[in-house]
Amino acid sequence: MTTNDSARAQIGVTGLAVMGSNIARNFARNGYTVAVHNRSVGKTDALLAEHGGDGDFVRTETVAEFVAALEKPRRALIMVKAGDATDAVIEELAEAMEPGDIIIDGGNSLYTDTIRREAALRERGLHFVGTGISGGEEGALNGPSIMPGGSVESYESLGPLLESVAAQVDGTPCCAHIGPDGAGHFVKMVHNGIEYADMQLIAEAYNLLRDALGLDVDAIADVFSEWNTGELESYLVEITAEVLRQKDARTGKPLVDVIVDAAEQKGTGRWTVKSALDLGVPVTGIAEAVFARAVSGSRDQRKAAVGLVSGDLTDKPADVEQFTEDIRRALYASKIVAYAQGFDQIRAGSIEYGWNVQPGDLATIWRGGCIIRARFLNRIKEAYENNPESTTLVVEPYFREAIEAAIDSWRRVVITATGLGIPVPAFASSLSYYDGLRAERLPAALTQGQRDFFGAHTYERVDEDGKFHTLWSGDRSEVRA
Ligand code: NBP
Repeated sequence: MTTNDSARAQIGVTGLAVMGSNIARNFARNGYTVAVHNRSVGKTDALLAEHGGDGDFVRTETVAEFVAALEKPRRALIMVKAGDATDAVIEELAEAMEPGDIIIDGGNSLYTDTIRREAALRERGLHFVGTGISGGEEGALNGPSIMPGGSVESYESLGPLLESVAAQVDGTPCCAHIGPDGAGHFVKMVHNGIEYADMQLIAEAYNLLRDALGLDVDAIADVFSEWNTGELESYLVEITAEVLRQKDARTGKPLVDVIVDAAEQKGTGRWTVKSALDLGVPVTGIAEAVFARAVSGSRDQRKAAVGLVSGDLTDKPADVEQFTEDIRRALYASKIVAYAQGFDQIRAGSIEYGWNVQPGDLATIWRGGCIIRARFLNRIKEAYENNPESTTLVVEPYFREAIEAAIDSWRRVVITATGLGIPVPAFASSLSYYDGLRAERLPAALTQGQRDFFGAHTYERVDEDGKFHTLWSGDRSEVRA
């Protein structure tokens, strides 16, 4: 460990809370000299005291010292709280840096902030790289999935460093240049949205195993462990089994039974849904997941509604093994829908902002390091290799066949859950989305008729090009609009 020196650090990290410390250590362990800085110097000293032996660090106290410690072109990674704190740190760095230097924001920033910041710094001759980093604190230390935006030129300087600290799968780094300005933070946002959907689907499966089948928590943990050996193999399914196996030291009960059942959120799921609304992309799985957390957190309303009549239409499934398999298949099919929708949103965002994001690259870099890493992402990668212009993953051969294999189970699960009064918002809405997509005719024709009736909004005909309007308050003849 070195405490001060001339400009020799290949990378600097400012913001040394859990994520920043771990990524700084990851760089150091990979042989880079890392300048470290934090607003309050205590965190810098704590990092160096506990982990200084991980590699070559340069301790700095002020922003001026931090910038001076970096070799040119300077590369400074910001790992602070998203929002105003990030703007404040960017401004301090920008004032101390020179044209050609690179400021990297590795926090969970909103992509529209990244677009704004990139444009402003470009005016000043600086590169700004908004970078999604997924994998939580463990990923940051041992290899996250990294989604950098920004210019091609900045990636040429920065990419090799990021690729060497990223997770590696089959010798391929889980890091790729996503596209200009806000592209990296946009795909990280949608990644988090997909994570919400995946977690909600797993929660619904757990709830059904428990309430529809009456399995105890240990037995459910075993089911998830078993599922993790097959096509559902993923980090989230794996940790589900671990969380379910955990016992509360105080009461001896399963930990899950003493945790308050109100799910919190930091905002990236909500951002994903807001952006999807603006882009007109139906991400129903993600939206249901965000709203399900909101329902769980509506404590006063839940308290007022507990005990309301449920109706009683269905007996509990008699064949535990068969229904467990039904749930597994319903989970897989719903997961296909959630991921397909997330990739639709990325394509729509890429078109809207001119980013040219390659969806196959995303499937590749999400295979390791990140929270949604899963065997299943190999199938998405292959689907985009076979058809880079895919309009929706649900029609690609592997997924079409997987849904064909699951469809009866999927319907049985939704019917049974509904009959028993067990909430399955994400399972049910994913199935409805699928049915909507595959329908030859939708009731949207009626909606168009109503819109024309009350607002003269016009409609198209199935048999002739152009826009038409019916004179609803006149003689009800049709005119061309
Ligand atoms: P936090 O999000 O808790 O931020 C704490 C850091 O921000 C500290 O270093 C703090 O300095 C610094 N900071 C603040 Br707050 N206001 C500042 C200001 N005005 N000027 C300078 N520094 C300021 O840290 P984290 O959980 O390590 O996350 C870092 C980033 O990574 C966030 O954007 C987060 O969303 C993102 N992220 C987190 C995870 C995760 O699993 N936690 C995963 C992926 C991405 P101080 O020590 O002086 O108060």
